[in-house]
Amino acid sequence: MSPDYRLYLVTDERLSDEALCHVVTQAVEGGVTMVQLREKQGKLRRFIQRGQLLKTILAGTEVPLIINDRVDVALAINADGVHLGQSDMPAEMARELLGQDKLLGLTVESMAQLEQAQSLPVDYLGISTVFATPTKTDTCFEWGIAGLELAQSCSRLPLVAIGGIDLANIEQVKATGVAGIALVSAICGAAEPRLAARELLARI
Ligand code: TZP
Ligand code: MG
Repeated sequence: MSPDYRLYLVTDERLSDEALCHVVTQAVEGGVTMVQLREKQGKLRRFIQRGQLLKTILAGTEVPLIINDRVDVALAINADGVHLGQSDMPAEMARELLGQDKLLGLTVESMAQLEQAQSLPVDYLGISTVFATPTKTDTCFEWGIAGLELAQSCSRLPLVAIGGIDLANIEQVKATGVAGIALVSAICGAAEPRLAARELLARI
């Protein structure tokens, strides 16, 4: 069965362990279909521990746990997949280590990268960044809605759009035909992540 990318929560590393668990529990209740644990600054040990916390929360749900950047962390905790950036392990190596059954995603930040990625052994592509966002400021390109439409028309792989997406623009993003929409602040920064996820899902 193909994975359900529709509402893809990417976690905010600034959340304490307690807040992380609270947000993910609520977001899953609200209907998120995928969860990515994103830890950029912290220690490896902490990444693994937070991964284990989320594994426990997601056990018994249909929601896959994806690990950002690190194949070793995903293997160590037997997560459901890995999301790679352009400067992480090459996709072919990651696939070799993970096997065919794990999900593998790759971020693309330009049309050239999108085209190169079509022949890679990945399951989906993250399209970054759709709109400028304070959550990630080292981005080099904004796809915008027209760029997303173009990407969608050129890709054999399912696309997951990320960056600056919220309740106000999610319908416009979904209308481009992308398989999924990934969000950090619209869910992690919400007073009630359950309600936020439910409202976002209702619009797509
Ligand atoms: N990659 C591209 S933009 C982004 C990531 C991880 C952050 C998206 O955060 P937000 O708060 O949904 O704009
Ligand atoms: Mg990355």
